[in-house]
Amino acid sequence: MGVKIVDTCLRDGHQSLLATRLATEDILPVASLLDKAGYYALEVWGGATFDACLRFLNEDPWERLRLIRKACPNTKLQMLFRGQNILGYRHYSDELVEKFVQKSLENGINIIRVFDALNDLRNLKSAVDATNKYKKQYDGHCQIALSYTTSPVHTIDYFVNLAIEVEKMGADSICIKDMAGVLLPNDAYELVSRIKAKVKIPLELHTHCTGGVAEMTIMRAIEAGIDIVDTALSPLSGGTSQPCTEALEYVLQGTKYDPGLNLEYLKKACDLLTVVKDRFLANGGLNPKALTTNPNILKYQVPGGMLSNLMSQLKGQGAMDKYEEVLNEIPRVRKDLGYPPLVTPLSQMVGTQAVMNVISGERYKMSPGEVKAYLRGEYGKAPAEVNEEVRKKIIGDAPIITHRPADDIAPEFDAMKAKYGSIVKSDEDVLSCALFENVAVKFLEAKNNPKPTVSEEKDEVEEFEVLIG
Ligand SMILES: [Mn+2]
Repeated sequence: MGVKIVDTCLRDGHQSLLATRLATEDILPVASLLDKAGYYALEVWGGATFDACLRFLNEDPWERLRLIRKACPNTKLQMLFRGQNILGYRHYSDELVEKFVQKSLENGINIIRVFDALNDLRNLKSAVDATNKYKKQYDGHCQIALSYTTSPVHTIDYFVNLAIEVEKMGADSICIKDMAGVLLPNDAYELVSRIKAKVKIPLELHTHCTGGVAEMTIMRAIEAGIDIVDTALSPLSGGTSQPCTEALEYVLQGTKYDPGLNLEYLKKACDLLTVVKDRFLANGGLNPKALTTNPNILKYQVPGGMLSNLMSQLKGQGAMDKYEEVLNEIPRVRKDLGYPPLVTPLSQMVGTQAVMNVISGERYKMSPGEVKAYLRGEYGKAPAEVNEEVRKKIIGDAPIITHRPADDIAPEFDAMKAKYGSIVKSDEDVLSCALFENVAVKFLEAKNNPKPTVSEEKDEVEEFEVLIG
């Protein structure tokens, strides 16, 4: 049996290259061709797609999901799910997590890929339990992703042990999620071989081309026995996205690894998506820089999306001359904070803190509220010891919680339903409001009561627009 392929062009591909701006009308014709090409699954939802639908595209993300489901009767659909954060940036109640899982499955998702930025397994539990509770009813599958990074604590042993733990927790498969594209080929070989020797469930690899090594990494992972690989259809592959699907099919054809994809359907889908991509190139929606290989990320261990976010923050403050200094500050901040993997929302926190440390001229003189919350334990357990001097400087003697953060959150669904009253017409609407209150309320008001609205209100998470998943 060959290697199975998950195509990410309709989720991570456009999140990485087009700031998540593909519209449903661009997606559907491509999806219905990919549906016939023989993929194991298509990743189409989650990450920033939900937010971008409401915030920038004036689209209902649930409606998009239902339409993709209709266009893809033959292929499993996958979403990315940030554990207790769902698709948002704070922790939600267990009951809200369960409701979101159930509604995602009911509206068409099969594979829920759950991860936690800190690999704190307590933050995965309610999403995993909910998926397992409903998976029979909706043909669901619970995948747990390990947020890959390197640090003195993030060794191969660490990830092998984590894989053993998540199998015990009830995962149907495991993904090595290298959101920054820093996994090197020989490390991938060792990591995959050693995990495969210890766990029975299928293993998948997700990486990014940013640093120029992803194709080599994937090939070594295949040689080590990886079961599933994430790639993107050519128009949205490469650069900060995943390696190219068609190229991998050509490489593996005639070998025991042959994924068996139908290249004719891939070509047709590629032709359609190329027209869309060209439109984004012409209107500036695709910055050619995102397609450039950037081996610096291998040195700084920083995701590509975070680098571009950093550049725009510094440009905004007229401080581009500090770029190199900030890049050097990032690993120091990361160490002080106990080596969090640089994935949403930790990537934004570490990046913003590094910018503040450099611009203000004094380290930790200022800190974002999220970093304060992190240091109080509100995102879960840091992978390594936090620098206590730094913690003291930022939060003083504020109490630190060591229990699971969501234990403090009471059920909130019914209260939200009541709060939004007649604006919400379904449980899905309530969930949209729960996650992205300002943009969802605005969207639903306009949808259910069409009239021109003028609002300058800023959303509290606007600075988080560039997301790394
Ligand atoms: Mn990714």
